Amino acid sequence: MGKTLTDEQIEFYRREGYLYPLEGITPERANELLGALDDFEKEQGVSAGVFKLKGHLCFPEAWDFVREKAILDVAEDLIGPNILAFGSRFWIKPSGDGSFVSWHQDSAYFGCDPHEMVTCWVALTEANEGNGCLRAMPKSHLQGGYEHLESYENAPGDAPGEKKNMLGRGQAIQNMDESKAIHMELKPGQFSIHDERTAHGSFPNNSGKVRIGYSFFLIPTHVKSALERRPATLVRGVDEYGYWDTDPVPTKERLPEIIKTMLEHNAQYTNPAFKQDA
Ligand SMILES: O=C(O)CCC(=O)C(=O)O
Repeated sequence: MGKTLTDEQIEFYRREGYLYPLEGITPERANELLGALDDFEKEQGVSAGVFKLKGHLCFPEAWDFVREKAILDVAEDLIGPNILAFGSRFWIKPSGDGSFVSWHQDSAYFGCDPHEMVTCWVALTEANEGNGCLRAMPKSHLQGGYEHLESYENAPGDAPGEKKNMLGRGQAIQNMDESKAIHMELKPGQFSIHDERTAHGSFPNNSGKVRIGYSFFLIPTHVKSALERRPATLVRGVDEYGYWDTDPVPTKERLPEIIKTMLEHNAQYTNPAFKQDA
C-alpha cells in the first residue's frame, strides 16, 4: 500500500502505464488556476499555452500548483519521495480549430535517464471524448522506444486548413491500434498520471467550448538529463544528486527574462537541428 494509492492501483499503473481518474483537487482550485491563466494572457499579451516546457514559471499560481499535495502523494507512491518538476505545460485546446496531439511517448523527446518520469495531467475544464481528452495506449510503456515520424505539422493558429499538431515537431508514432485506446475522461480537478513511455495523444475538440489541462513532468532526483545540463524545480523532498540546475522563482520583475528564455526553449525544441534524446 502506498501513501495514497492502493496496491491494486500501483499494480495497475505498472502493468497498463496509466491511472485515472485521481482525486484530491477541488473544482474551485482548478478554476482559480484558470483565472490566473486568463490574467496572465491579458497582462502579457501571450497565452501561457505557447510555452512548451515551463508553464510553472509563468505566474505564481502555476508555480504553486506543481506542489499540489494530492498530486505529489500519488507521484511519491510511484517514483519515491524526492521529486523534481522538470517541466509543465498548459494544454489549451480551443473548440473547432482542429488542434490535436498525435500519438507520442514523452520519453522520446524529454531526455531523461533513466526513463522514470511520470506525467500528471490535471483537468482544469472537463475533459471528455467529445472535447478531445487525453488518450492512452495500454501497455505501450512496456514496448520500449517507438519510432516517431516528425512532420512539423505543428502550427496552431497558422494558415486555415493546416494540420494543427500541438507537439513541437509534429512527432507521431504511426499505426497505433486505435481500437485499444483509452479515453481518460476527467472532471475539473481530477487528474491522470502516465508513464513517460506510455503512448498518448488526443483528438481535436469539437464541443463548442475550450478544453484546458495542465500537465507536469515529474522525475525522481536521481534521474539525469541526457541532453545538456538543464533547470528543474524541486517540488518535494531533497535533491541529493544535484544533476539539475534550479528554475528561477517567477516574480513580476523576472517575468520578461523568463518569457524570453521560454521562447528560446520553444525555438530549440522545434528546431530539427537541435538534438533531442530518447
Ligand atoms: O492535452 C493533451 O491533449 C495532450 C497532453 C500531452 O500530450 C501530455 O500531457 O503529455
